[in-house]
Amino acid sequence: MIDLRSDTVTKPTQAMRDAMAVAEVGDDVYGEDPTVIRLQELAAKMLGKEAGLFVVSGTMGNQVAIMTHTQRGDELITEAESHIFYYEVGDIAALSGVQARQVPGKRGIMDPDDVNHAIRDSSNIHFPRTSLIALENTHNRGGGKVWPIEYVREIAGIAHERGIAVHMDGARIFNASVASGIAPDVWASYADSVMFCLSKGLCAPVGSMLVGSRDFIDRARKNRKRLGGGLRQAGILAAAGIVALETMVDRLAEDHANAKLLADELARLGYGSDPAEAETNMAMVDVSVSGKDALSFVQLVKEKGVLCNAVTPTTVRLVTHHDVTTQQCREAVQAFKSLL
Ligand code: TLP
Repeated sequence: MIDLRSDTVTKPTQAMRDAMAVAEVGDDVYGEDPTVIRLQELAAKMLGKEAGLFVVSGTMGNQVAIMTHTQRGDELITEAESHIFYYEVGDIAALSGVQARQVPGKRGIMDPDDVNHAIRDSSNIHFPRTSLIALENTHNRGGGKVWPIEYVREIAGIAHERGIAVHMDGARIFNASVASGIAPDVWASYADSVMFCLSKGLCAPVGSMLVGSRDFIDRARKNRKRLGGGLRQAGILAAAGIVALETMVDRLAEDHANAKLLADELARLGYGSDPAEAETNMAMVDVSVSGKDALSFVQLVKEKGVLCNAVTPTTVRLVTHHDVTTQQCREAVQAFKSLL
């Protein structure tokens, strides 16, 4: 099968398996796992922050960040189709007791003026306190869209002037960096905390990182424990994360080229796909031309050997990654062609 469902399906590389086998470990709840410590320091350094925290998933990283930045009854501003709102099982409300103020964006990008207008004046007795603004870079439901950095700068300026924190869901921050040429620490410099994933395009089997100031990470560590995320000999997992950060970032450009190829070829066939929008490792494809809705299309193309996900009634998402080759992308195009 050619698996284009997500970059989460990647398997750990041999170098990762080797590093995991010999990883030095200790009890990380006591802060004694040397490999976890090394990964956390590396992640913090690459993102230009004081400290880092290893968490089991992107969802846990985002939710620990939200719990750490907010108090119950607060309001969080987030884009209407953001992962933290759309795909995290209602955790903002369930775990932190915070409500989401959704600002509609264009492919996930919020207009700074809209964000500004959404901030509450908490001197009004009726209003909750806006304590956090979340940005997703790259934006998943936006088709891997990279934020315009000037928008990030502007929103961060507005937030910080009003004493509001900024969290970046940078699950795919390295895709944003490779596509834009803007270093991860520059993206991160506008945010108080950044979550990024080791287990997506970077191929580690498990894990994400949360980075921020020392004080923020100390408080986040306690919230991670509260959620049951205090791990013991996690160095086994962290070892793969170190290989991911040291060796798997630059190759993301190959995934981006493959996504562009898919978007290009499928547009040529008459599918609704814009190659200019395939900026990173995703292609969003409107399959209406096939006469099928997206869910039926996914079933039919599976019979042709291609896996992908329906993300709207008419659109499927194709995600490129380490474990699909350019040749396989060409084969996927042929499978799509056969369904016209
Ligand atoms: N995204 C997954 C699914 O949950 C939809 C995917 O296949 O793309 N932030 C962003 C922007 C994400 O795309 C994801 C995962 C997460 C957070 C959560 O990461 P995990 O799956 O590790 O909890």
